[in-house]
Amino acid sequence: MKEKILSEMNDALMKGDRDGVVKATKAALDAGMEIRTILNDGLISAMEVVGKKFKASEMFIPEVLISAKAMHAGMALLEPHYLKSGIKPVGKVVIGTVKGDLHDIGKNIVSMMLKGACFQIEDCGIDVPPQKFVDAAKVGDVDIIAMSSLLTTSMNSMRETINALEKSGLRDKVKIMIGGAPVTQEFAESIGADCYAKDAAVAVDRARELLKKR
Ligand code: B1M
Repeated sequence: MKEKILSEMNDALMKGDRDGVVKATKAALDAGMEIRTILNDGLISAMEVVGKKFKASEMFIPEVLISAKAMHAGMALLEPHYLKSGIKPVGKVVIGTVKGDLHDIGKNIVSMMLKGACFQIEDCGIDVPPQKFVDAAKVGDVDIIAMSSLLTTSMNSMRETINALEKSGLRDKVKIMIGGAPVTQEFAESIGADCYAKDAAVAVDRARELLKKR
């Protein structure tokens, strides 16, 4: 039964069938499946296949975009299950996908899981220029600047953002976490970020560790 629901969710996401993804996600929730299982085995795994087909030119941008929209619809149903209301935030995170980059699914998952771990999130969205991160870092007690990049061509925007934070005198007041498919620990070290997280679950662990270092 659970396998069937996940397989229907996979098929619907790969076809870009938004209604099918919504229906299967609701069915998975009704069946009492763990949110993490629905996210990992229902949505993310199917998006990985989309990525492989895109790379092999078996799928093209419009189809990938439709699958991404279907993924967002499924994630919107999962998000309320991550949120814990009435709990004092443990820290504040400013998050965004860096300049030149429009990919937001991974960033949104990181954001959702951080919210679930009681972090207050200021989401700057996609294609975020360095100055926008700097401006956001000035508002309230920001603990962490979290940057996502999915393109090798946008990774350098992370370095530029760190440079801009340094120039504005804010670098020592915040911790910096970076992630996204092409990003590595070595890259994080080379640009002076405080940490790299390979996925959303690790991002939550790293964010907690960064708070302890403040
Ligand atoms: Co794009 N795209 N795309 N795309 N796309 C990739 C990234 C690509 C790898 C596909 C490929 O060739 N195989 C390739 C990049 C190659 C490279 O640079 N190395 C690529 C390309 C080339 C492009 C365009 C340039 C295509 C074109 O126009 N010719 C273009 C660029 C547009 C732009 O950004 N300026 C483009 C456009 C698009 C769409 C708009 C169609 C769509 C995005 C829709 C959207 O996001 N709203 C899209 C998609 C969907 C993809 C793939 C298929 C899927 C990405 C995704 O959402 N994965 C992707 C192929 C792939 O990744 N295999 C691809 C699922 C998501 C859950 O994973 O984002 O990796 P991910 O997030 C993970 C971790 O990385 C990590 O945690 C997340 C969850 O565990 N993580 C963090 C992410 N951010 C983090 C931040 C953290 C910590 C962890 O701390 C702050």
